[in-house]
Amino acid sequence: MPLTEAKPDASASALRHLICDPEMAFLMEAHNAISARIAGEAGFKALWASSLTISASMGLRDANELTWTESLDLVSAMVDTVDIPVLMDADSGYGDFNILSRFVRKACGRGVAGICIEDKLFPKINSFAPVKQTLADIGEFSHKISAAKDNQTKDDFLVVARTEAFVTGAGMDAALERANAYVDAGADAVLVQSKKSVPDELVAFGNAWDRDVPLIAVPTTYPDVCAETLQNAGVTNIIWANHSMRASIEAMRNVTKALFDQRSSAKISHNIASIEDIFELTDMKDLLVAGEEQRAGQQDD
Ligand code: SPV
Ligand code: MG
Repeated sequence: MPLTEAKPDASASALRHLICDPEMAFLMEAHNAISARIAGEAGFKALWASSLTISASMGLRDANELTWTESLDLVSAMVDTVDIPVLMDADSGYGDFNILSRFVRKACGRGVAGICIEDKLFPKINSFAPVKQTLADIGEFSHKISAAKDNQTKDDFLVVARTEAFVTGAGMDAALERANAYVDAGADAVLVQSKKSVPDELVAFGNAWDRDVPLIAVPTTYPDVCAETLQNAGVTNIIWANHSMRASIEAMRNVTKALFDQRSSAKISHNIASIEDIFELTDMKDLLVAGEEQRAGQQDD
C-alpha cells in the first residue's frame, strides 16, 4: 500500500515506456550536466547516472564516499539540463529500508525518473573492484524494494532491482531466486550484473528468465557482444555505463599532455571542441536573445 499519493510525471512515464517496451533500448552514462547534454544530443532517450563515473568526476571512489544527498545534487544538475529521463544508480540504497524510503521521496522530488538498487551491503564497492563482495540478505533486500515502491511520489517511477549474484560467485540459481524475489517484491525491472569477459552469464540467465519483466544488461567487461546476442537471450535494455567518462579521461589526458610537452596549442586546437560548441551546449543563444528582448522592452517603456 503506497504511503504517499503518487502523481503522474512525464519523465517517469517516458522512462517506464522506454524500459518496458519490448524493443531494445539503450541508456547512456552521464556524470554531469555537459555529458548529459551530449548524450541527449547523440539521440539517447534516457540516461544512466552512474555511481562509478559521478564518484570519479568528484575524484572519489565508487564506494559510497559520496553521500546520497551529494549524489542527488549532482544528478539533479543533469536532470535540470536535459529533457530525457534519468535512471539513477542508487548503489545498495544508502542504508536500510528507512533511509532508502526517504531517498526515494527526495529523488522523486528532484526529477529523477527511476532508480536502480543492487543487492550488496552498505557501504558498497564497485562490482569490478578486486575484492570479495557480499550479497545482502534476500529478504531484507526484497523489503527495501517494497519500501522504495511504497515511497515513490510519482506514478511511473521505476525501481530497478540489480542482482550481484554472478559478481559474488553465487551463480545462476541464486541469480534466478533473487531476481524472482525482487520482482515479487515489486521491482519494475531486473538488472543482472556480470564481470565476465564474455556474455555467457547474461545469455544463460536471459534464457532461463521467464518473468514478463524487463531485463537489463551492462556490457562493460564483455564489450565485444553485439546487441542482437543479448536481445536473442531476452535482454531488453542495455546500459553503456561508463563510456562518456572513459572517453573524456582519454581525451583530456592526450590534450593536456600535448599542451604540456609542446607549449603550444597549435597542434591540438582543431581537434578539440570550440568555444562556440560550449556556448551551444549551454544555450548561450537563449540568453543573448532574452537580453535583446529585455533591452527592447526597456526602450519601449
Ligand atoms: C555504475 O556505472 O556505477 C554501475 C555499473 O554500477 S558498474 O560499474 O558496471 O557496476
Ligand atoms: Mg554503480
